[in-house]
Amino acid sequence: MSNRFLLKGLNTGVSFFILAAFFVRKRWVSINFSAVRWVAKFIVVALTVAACASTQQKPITLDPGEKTLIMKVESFKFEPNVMKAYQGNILTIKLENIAGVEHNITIRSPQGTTVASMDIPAKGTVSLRLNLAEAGVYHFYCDKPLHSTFGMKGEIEVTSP
Ligand SMILES: [Cu+2]
Repeated sequence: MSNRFLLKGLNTGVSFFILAAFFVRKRWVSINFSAVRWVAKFIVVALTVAACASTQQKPITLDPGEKTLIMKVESFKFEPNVMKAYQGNILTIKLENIAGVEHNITIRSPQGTTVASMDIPAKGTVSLRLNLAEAGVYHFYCDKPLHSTFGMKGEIEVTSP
């Protein structure tokens, strides 16, 4: 995964940028504006590339009723990440984090209410129960910094049976 090297570099770049901004604010160093502009451009391009790299997977369709869904979690994606379900479905989602870092899943209802938010420890597995009471699109994502930008997000489209 050459993508990971890009992301590591990007993370370092962003950290460096924040640190540099802090120093400038404290007036410990003066700004070289062309360098700042160059770094900013690089970050924008890299983020765009990362965002475009996150691909929507083939949708999974769930039958009505109670279902157990196994979801693989890695840096930086959920699999599956596109699901179609019926209103009234009760899902037990088992999240298996195969990555060596902690991730998170936060789920928002079609109305925008947070219906679940849970950290998934490195190499750990957690379960959560989700009642799909509303029709519409439930969005889910990882709330760790920039992870959703890198592709850790997905959706469950809920229709009435
Ligand atoms: Cu994450």
